[in-house]
Amino acid sequence: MQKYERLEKIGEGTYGTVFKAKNAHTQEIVALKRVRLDEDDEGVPSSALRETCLLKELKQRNIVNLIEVLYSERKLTLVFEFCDMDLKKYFETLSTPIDQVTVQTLFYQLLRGVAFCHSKNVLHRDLKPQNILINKNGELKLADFGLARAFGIPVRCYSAEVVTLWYRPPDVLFGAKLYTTSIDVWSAACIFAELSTSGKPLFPGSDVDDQLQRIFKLLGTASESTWEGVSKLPEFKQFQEYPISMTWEQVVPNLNNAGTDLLQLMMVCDPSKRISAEVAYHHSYFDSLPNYIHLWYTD
Ligand code: Z3R
Repeated sequence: MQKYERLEKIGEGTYGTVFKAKNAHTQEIVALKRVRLDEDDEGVPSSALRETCLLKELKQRNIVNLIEVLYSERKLTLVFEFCDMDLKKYFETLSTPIDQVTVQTLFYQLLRGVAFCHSKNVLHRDLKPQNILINKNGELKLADFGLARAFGIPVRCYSAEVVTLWYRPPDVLFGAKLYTTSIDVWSAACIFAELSTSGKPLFPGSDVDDQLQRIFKLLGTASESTWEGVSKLPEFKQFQEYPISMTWEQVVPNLNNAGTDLLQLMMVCDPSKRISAEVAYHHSYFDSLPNYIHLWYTD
């Protein structure tokens, strides 16, 4: 008998379809992610198998638990704990704006999850609302941490959907190949802004040039004087100086001063000047966090 009974489809991820499923022995509800690798490759590369097995040890309350990795008929299935919905669907189903205490509690959990993975030297590299999951009780969990190293980030999803550029930092958009923890800090900052506006993406670029233009119109155009080494990046090109037409207060009107300050410390074009996720979750923006959240981290 099959160990998992497949129920409905719940998502189209970068690497394959995600299904809700039930463990036939324990009745436990899980999420199954069948990973599609290159069609012409002979089975699953051993490096991918090794990487995914390491991810089983990555346990923290803000990381979606990887229960087991199944490997059969040359295909890989990742079995995860089930969560009620992803942040993309949460934004789509909102009927009223998200209150700012919820923004604070969700973003705090996001930063705790990112900081934990970074402390274990695991990067995400593709953080976006679709791989941020939330439960009915307000818990947030990150999905797909470490999968980029295991499988790479394709240009298109297996379903031919284009991979979004909206959460990519300028260094990666200019072709930087050396990935560091700072990439996830930028993505987290974009998601912070989007949470504060109840789902209005901060930089919804249509291609690499448009993406960089949108960033530079808010932060100023990157140049050697503000970001040493930028001109040496593989796909660097000089963009014009755009007049700054929007203030932070106009971009994220619902964030208080501490929130706007935190956002600006994370959203810096030069990756070496971005604060870390660990420093970010200690920022004074979180001084007024509800007490029960702290209790989650006392073990
Ligand atoms: C692990 C990895 C990816 C996903 C998991 C668990 N759960 C997902 S995506 C999910 C998505 C929804 S509900 C659960 S949706 O209905 O909001 N798209």
